[in-house]
Formats: sequence, structure tokens, C-alpha cells
Amino acid sequence: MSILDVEVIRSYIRMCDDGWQQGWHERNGGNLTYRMRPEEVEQCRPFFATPGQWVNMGVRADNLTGEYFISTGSGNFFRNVILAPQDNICIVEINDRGDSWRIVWGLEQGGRPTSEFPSHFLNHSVRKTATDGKNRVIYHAHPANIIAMTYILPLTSRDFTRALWQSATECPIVFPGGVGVVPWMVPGGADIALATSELMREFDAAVWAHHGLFCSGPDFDITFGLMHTIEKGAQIFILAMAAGQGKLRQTITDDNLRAIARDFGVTLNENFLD
Ligand code: 2HA
Ligand code: ZN
Repeated sequence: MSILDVEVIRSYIRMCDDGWQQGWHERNGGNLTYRMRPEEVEQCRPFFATPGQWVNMGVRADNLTGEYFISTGSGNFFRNVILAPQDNICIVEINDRGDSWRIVWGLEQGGRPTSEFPSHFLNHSVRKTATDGKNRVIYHAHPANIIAMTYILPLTSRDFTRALWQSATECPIVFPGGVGVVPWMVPGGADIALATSELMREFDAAVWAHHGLFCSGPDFDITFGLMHTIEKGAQIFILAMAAGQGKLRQTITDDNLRAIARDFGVTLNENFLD
């Protein structure tokens, strides 16, 4: 028995590899964090190493004190996670002030959790509150088509949500609340972390202009599925715009969207309908 046999670790590794297989994680692009359930921490605890030093994050969250997160490593490649999980991912513990982490397992060749850990951490805090503790996953990736959309559409939630909802009938069902959009900002710091977490109060996905996408969800399947569905919608949008030379002959109308919502029992964000 090794920690790599524990279900949550296996599922986490599988999601990293799925993202790599999709082409969303060139080099060290993207990052994944998961807020562990207490019973998952206990399943992993026998394999914990001597804890590392506490490291201050520059951000703080009262509702995440004492939590444990699985995280990809800063500078590590998603491509390598499946080959050597112990060197490319880690488990960190959060201190009782909610402002520092320390590594309790993994990154055995050295390193630290993802450079976007402050963004992930604040997003976890906001999503934990917004979903009554249900959301546990924050996933950041660099899918090409959603990034391409940020060069041709106004950078508003309304423009992106409508374009994606109209791109595939599944989209309004999978993300009826729509997507947020963060203007271009320097990655890795507290400013982009705060801007993203503000949007995450309302949305479970936020586009980073000219960079990528952040998604959150209760488990790996739902969160990966959200990233996948948004990127698929973006791919169809880009294909149709390119093939039609910028003109669409027809699309899914607002009445069509309302009909989908009615039949599938989802509530669409009314701000984004005419
Ligand atoms: O981990 O994706 O946003 C590399 C990145 C930074
Ligand atoms: Zn990135």
C-alpha cells in the first residue's frame, strides 16, 4: 500500500493527465488544487513526511484554517505528474491563522505549491462559502480556443457568456450562471487573485484574458467537465467565426435558451439574456 493507491490521489493524478492529454498544459502551464475531506486526510496521513517550514502566502482566509490541499508544484509539468507524482504534486496543510502553508507530503525533489496558490486559495475560500462547503476543486488551464476568444470579443461576462451559450446547446445547461472575465493582469500575484475571487462569488468559471481559464466545482469530474465544455464551446465559436469569415448565418436564440432552461430545469443568469 502506498499513498498512490489512495482513491483521492489516484483521481487527482488522472485529472492532471486528462488535462495534459487535452493539450491544455504546455510546459508548466496550468495548476490544480483540491481541498481534502477529513477522511481523505486520514487515509493519506500514514504517508506524510516531516512537515516543511511554514510559508506565508500574502493572503488570508478565515474559513480555510487547518485545511489540507493537494496541489501541483510551481514550475512542474502536468505531463510528468503520472510518471512521478511524488516529485510533481504535494499535500499542504494550512496554519491556524489561515495565512501560511507547509508541505506534508510530495515534491520530494524540492519545490513549492503552484505559483497561483494565492489565487487558488482565495478562490477556494469564496467558493467554499458560496456553495456551503460543497466546492473543493480549483482548476486553471490554458485551452487555446477560449484564449483565442479573448482577442476578438469585448472582455465582458455578458459577451463571453452569450457567445458560449450560443455555441453549443449543452453550454447553458452546464454553466447556466455564465462565466466571469478578468482583464489582462500579471499572473501569480495578489491582485489577480483578488480580481478572480471577486468574480468567483458569482461564477464557477472565470476567463483570464490572453491567458486561460479558472474553473471550480465539487469534484474532479464536474470541474474537468466544466473546463472541457467551455473549451468545446469556444472551439465551435472559433471554428464557426473562421469558417464564416466573422459572420454567423443563424444561432441559438434567447427564446431557444429559455426553452432549454425550462425543459432542463436550470436557471439561466437573466443578466445575460435580452
Ligand atoms: O503554472 O499557468 O498562470 C503556470 C501558470 C501560471
Ligand atoms: Zn496560467
